Amino acid sequence: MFIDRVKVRLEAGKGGNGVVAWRREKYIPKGGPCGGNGGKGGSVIIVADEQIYSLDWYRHKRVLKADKGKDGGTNLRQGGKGKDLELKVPCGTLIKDKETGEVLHDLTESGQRVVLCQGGRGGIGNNHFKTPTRQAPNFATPGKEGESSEIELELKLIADVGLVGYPNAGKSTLLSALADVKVKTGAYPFTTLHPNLGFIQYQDFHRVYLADIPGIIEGAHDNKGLGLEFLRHIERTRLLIFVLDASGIDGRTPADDYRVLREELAKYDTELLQKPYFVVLNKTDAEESKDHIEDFTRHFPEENPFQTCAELGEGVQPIRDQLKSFSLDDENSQSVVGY
Ligand SMILES: Nc1nc2c(ncn2[C@@H]2O[C@H](COP(=O)(O)OP(=O)(O)OP(=O)(O)O)[C@@H](O)[C@H]2O)c(=O)[nH]1
Ligand SMILES: [Mg+2]
Repeated sequence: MFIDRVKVRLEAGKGGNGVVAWRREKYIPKGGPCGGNGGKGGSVIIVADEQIYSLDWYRHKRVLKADKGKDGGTNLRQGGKGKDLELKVPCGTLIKDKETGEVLHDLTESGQRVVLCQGGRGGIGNNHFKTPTRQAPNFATPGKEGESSEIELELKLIADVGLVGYPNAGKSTLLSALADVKVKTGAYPFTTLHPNLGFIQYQDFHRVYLADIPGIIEGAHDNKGLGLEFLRHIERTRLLIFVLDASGIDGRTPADDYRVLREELAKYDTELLQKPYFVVLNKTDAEESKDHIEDFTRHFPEENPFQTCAELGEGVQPIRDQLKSFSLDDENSQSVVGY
């Protein structure tokens, strides 16, 4: 299961109550008030954590509560503070108002934290109300309620590069070949049902993150196949790679696929097509590929695509090199072209 959208109610802890108490000791008559203050309720804090990739933990969770503060004690004892509730979310999580959909926070960096609901203040014990003219206040105040909010968490993965293509084109195979990850691949459409994230680690420790998303087909904007919902995971990428099946094994041509993919992306958000991109023609080992590649070049002479056999890891090094120079040279990202 890969959950990337959840609705939850968050409740901070109520403050502990202040108490009414009297000092009672031998030989000290009328010892006076000694009721302590209540402790503050725990707050709800949301923290972005790079070790987490999805919102799965929140599945079936409706209400998440921080601890209450403890009541004050006798002899001026202050009640203990309620424990804060720290909720971890993946980097790239948007916190939205559940009703209006307004984005309240966008957690992009690991370690970034937001106190979403403040714990309630503790009540005041009767000792506090002692004055020269009121030496025996017999009242205290209750702890305040903690804040609460109804939110929606929505994950938009943070990656440098997004892989888009028809189902079965070899996106996941290419991700496995480029980055050091093992993701599920299969000789049937829609093997990938949720985004996969991987990174290329270069020798100088520089990293480029890639997101592989489920396949897109014609009519995806009308919810055909898995729809276009997953495109939000490439909204934040700086570059797109169109992965096209050059073998035509599913009875289509890469030129047609490319046209359809661009149309579908535009229907989701035209800004996606403003991103720098390049094209990869995959499955070059298949016999039919040669003709399809020629056909593609005739239709799109300006594209200059990479050619790979992702299955065997052939032709992937030039892509790695290109991605590195792209990410190091973000200023000139518009100039990225195929190999
Ligand atoms: N012949 C050949 N087959 C390949 C190549 N790359 C991938 N495949 C095969 O194509 C099939 C689909 O590969 P995937 O990587 O699962 O394709 P995908 O684009 O991720 O597909 P979805 O997850 O369904 O969208 C698998 O059976 C792969 O083994 C290649 O370069 N040559
Ligand atoms: Mg896949």
